[in-house]
Amino acid sequence: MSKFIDEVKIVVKAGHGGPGSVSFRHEKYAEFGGPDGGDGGKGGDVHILSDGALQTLDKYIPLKHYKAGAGSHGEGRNKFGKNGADLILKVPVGTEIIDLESGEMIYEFLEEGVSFTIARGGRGGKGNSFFKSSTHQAPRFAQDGEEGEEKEIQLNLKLLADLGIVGLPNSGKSTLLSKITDAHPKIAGYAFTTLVPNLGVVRRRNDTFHYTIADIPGIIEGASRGHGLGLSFLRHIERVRGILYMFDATSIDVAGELKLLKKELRSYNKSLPSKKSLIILNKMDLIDDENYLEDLKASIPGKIPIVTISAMEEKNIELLLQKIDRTFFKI
Ligand SMILES: Nc1nc2c(ncn2[C@@H]2O[C@H](COP(=O)(O)OP(=O)(O)OP(=O)(O)O)[C@@H](O)[C@H]2O)c(=O)[nH]1
Ligand SMILES: [Mg+2]
Repeated sequence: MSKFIDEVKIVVKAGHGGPGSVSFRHEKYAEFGGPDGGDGGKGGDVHILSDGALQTLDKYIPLKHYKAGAGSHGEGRNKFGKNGADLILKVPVGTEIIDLESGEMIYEFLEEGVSFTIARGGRGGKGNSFFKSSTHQAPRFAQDGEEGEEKEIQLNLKLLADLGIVGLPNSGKSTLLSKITDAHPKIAGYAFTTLVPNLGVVRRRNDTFHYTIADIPGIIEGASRGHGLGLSFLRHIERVRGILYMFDATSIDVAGELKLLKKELRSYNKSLPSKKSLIILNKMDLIDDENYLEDLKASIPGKIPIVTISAMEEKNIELLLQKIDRTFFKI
């Protein structure tokens, strides 16, 4: 299986312009005709193109230089050099480009089939025929081509999911994803089973309507400062329309865990915790206290809807999906 890479630094270099030519017409009766050196070709540009068929950035090699072609030399008889070949780098939708010199995001691909020119090729140098003037009939020089632009960039991939499942490790996020989508994430009884985000598609009503859900690695206290695996993956839920907070119902302090998750989300991006959300209490098959839910509801502030399920035993799953339809998609 290919490794999931969701950020990579690379160098892009547009092509050097071709040098202009120094040449003189050869005519039968004159040893030297006028200057006829053509211009050099333009260096190739580097474009970045969003491709709907790509899911990862794993074909990019960190720190590699990706170069467009150089322009060719100009030639005699005023022939222009050939332009250098453009280089097209394909990336998945959801990729953003950061300029590492300024640290700024310079582009973000939200749709497929969009091309962005990241580095422009250098102009070709002028040939000597360009420099001919009344006072300078036979210039013996030509211009060099210009350098192509070079940029150090970072490509970041944010999954474009409609909903994100956020929870502590081991709460059953991946189990739920495996039950409601066609994704097959790894599931195991230890923390940090999920090391990379998984994306699945939920198909509803005979496939007349579908949405995507991202299952991100478990979040622990300090995730936004780099603890656990949470930080680098929080970016994947920046653009979701809603968050499913998932808890292991056997936990003794669900309210405290919710607070912790929201705190980590907030320190990553202030607006994240105010997104529309739903609380999922999982592993209800392990709970037999009838008052459990009432007590818990009382302990959770605000009006976030709560759904109790057993992902493993597939209990209340349809109910959960209906609740999701209503809460996030108004249907
Ligand atoms: N009893 C019970 N166990 C469950 C249920 N759902 C998941 N589990 C178990 O809980 C453990 C963790 O499940 P995962 O789906 O890997 O949990 P996760 O939240 O994705 O964990 P991380 O990827 O580590 O963050 C596994 O052993 C599952 O079999 C449930 O409804 N009931
Ligand atoms: Mg998991």
